[in-house]
Amino acid sequence: MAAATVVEAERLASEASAALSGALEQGWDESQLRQYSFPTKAIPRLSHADPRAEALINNEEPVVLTDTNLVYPALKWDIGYLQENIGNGDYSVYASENHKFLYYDEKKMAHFQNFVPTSRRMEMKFSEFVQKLHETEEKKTWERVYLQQTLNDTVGKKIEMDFRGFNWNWINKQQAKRNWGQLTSNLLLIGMEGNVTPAHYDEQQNFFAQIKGHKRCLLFAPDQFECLYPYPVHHPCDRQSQVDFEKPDFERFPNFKNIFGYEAVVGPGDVLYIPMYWWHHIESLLNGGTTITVNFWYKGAPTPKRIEYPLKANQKVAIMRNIEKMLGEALGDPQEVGPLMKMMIQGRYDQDSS
Ligand SMILES: O=C(O)CCC(=O)C(=O)O
Repeated sequence: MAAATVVEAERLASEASAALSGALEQGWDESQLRQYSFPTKAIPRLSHADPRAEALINNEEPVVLTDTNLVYPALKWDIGYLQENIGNGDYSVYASENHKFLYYDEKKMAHFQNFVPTSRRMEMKFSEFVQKLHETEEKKTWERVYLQQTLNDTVGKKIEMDFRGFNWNWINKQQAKRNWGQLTSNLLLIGMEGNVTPAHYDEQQNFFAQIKGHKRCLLFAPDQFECLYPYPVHHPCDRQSQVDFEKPDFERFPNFKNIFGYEAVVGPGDVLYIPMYWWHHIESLLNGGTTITVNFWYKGAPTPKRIEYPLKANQKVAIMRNIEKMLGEALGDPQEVGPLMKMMIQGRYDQDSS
């Protein structure tokens, strides 16, 4: 976090820790959280009207807003209501043999032919998803499903009315005052209890609105890049961490020992601000039932005309991504990027040559 807000953030975090210990009142308990090896601090939970919340968002630091009413009309959504009203569109549903849903970009698979995704995407109608969900729940195997679909104009009238009733007034002001670009999409996520979206970062600003059930969100600042070992830019799992949080391979990923995170459990009505380039790992609580979320992804603000130095960690990540992309294009084969970069540094930048 930026120095200016560190002291304030420490105080807010200790308030939020108190809130975490009041978890039972919020409808969940610690036994529903998976266990990991690294320390975390609580993300502050604040009213949207609290100036400290505005300061955190201005500074691109996470905060849980408890009273935005952002998706108020959707708080009545459940599987039955959605099945009746969502319409006849197609939905992307992922199935995984374990509880992890590591995202992969299918367009990037051509260059990595040995890559085998750990989940598979299926296209289906909503009613087919509901059937699959119930079958999967009943089978009690390790297989799980996760619906992840951008909301579009195939939704029925009632869902459209609910969507129009979102608090656009509040969110449009958030977008305008930070000079963010357009709203690119609203992803609808319907998950089974225990589902995990492993750590990754997005190149967009995100207001993550929880509708049903509880999700635990572990966030890591962009300066934790070296601890999280993302896949190469051209790999289908670009922007995803290679580290398995449940059994980290410290030989391959030694810096993971130094990782430090922030966390919050969000429930219905909460909105988590996930700043662009912040890593996030998200889990539907164990034994917590189905979860429903809608996110709001925005393009970031344009790059300022005058860059201030030293560069921030997120700006360095953007530079690294550009270099990797350019090398891939120049070489004509992304598989050659790694060996070339190794050749570039070996014996030159990997030891003191002064
Ligand atoms: O809720 C999830 O499981 C993942 C959501 C996510 O990664 C996002 O909104 O960027």
